[in-house]
Amino acid sequence: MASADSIKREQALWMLRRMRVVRQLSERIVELYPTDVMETPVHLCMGQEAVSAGLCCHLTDDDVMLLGHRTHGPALSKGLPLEKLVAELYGRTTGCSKARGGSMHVFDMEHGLPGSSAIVGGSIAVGVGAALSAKMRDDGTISVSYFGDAATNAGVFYESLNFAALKKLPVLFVCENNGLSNVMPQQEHSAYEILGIASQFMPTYRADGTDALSVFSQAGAAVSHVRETGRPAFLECKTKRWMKHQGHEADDLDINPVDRQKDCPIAKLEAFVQVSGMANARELRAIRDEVEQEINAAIEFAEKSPYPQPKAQEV
Ligand SMILES: Cc1ncc(C[n+]2csc(CCOP(=O)(O)OP(=O)(O)O)c2C)c(N)n1
Ligand SMILES: [Mg+2]
Repeated sequence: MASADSIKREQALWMLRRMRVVRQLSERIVELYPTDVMETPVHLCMGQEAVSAGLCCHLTDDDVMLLGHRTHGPALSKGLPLEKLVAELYGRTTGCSKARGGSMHVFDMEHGLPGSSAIVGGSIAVGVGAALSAKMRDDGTISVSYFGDAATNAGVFYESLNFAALKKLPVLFVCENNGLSNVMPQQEHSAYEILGIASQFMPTYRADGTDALSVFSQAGAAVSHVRETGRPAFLECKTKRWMKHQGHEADDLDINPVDRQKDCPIAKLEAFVQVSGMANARELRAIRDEVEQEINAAIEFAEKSPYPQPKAQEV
């Protein structure tokens, strides 16, 4: 079972609620996606929820986070309102990108989400640019470039680490490493250890990405380093993808066997909060039920929202 030295009750329950939102929304997408109500590809985060929840516990709305294509978990953990994401999945004008983006292109400046990219590795350098801007403003905010293991194959990854280290920029690189690039295992797409590369440029941190408390602790140290020194750091979180790369079906790859009990980040955190006396079974059921109501409300909001008109010019 997970353990953590210094986590407070409200932080543990905050992470649990964020993970439940991501999980329960994913479960609803699994049910609804085959009915074609959603106007977008989806890359689900089931099994990977702990990474963004443990990280975002240490970020403020003013810190920015740049995402790749697997956006639901990190965007919701960073604060994107649920109904704005669901409306975007439904292709409605009330969506976070006004129906122009779909699930791979989410924006919400109020919560520090200036953009995401469907091009693998495409937003890593943008996060570095945001850090340069934070340094010039000197306002104490930091930037996070959030990407998968395969994004480290891109040339821009190395340029970004080099530039961030050379110019001493307040950026945290976070690799959500599920060990897969679509159906290709990491050892077939990379001839290196990711932290072996990163450690040549900056301090590195490693967390168990199936354990919110491990991420909480390592992300806390990494974020403090970036905030206090104004210099970059790198966090790798090894995790497990439960679903196929894209779409609503469960993964069936021999190279990615998943034990949904043992590898479940929500079950691990729920066990911890109960054993440590932070919450009892009734309170955990209440969180699950409240999240279910929020998802129902978000779906209703999306269903009632208008589709964009072909001639609309407003951006
Ligand atoms: C430059 C580029 N090459 C290939 C693709 C096709 N593609 C989309 S997602 C993906 C795998 C990405 O794996 P990773 O970065 O580890 O993220 P994960 O899907 O595992 O979260 C690939 C190869 C792409 N979108 N962009
Ligand atoms: Mg991957």
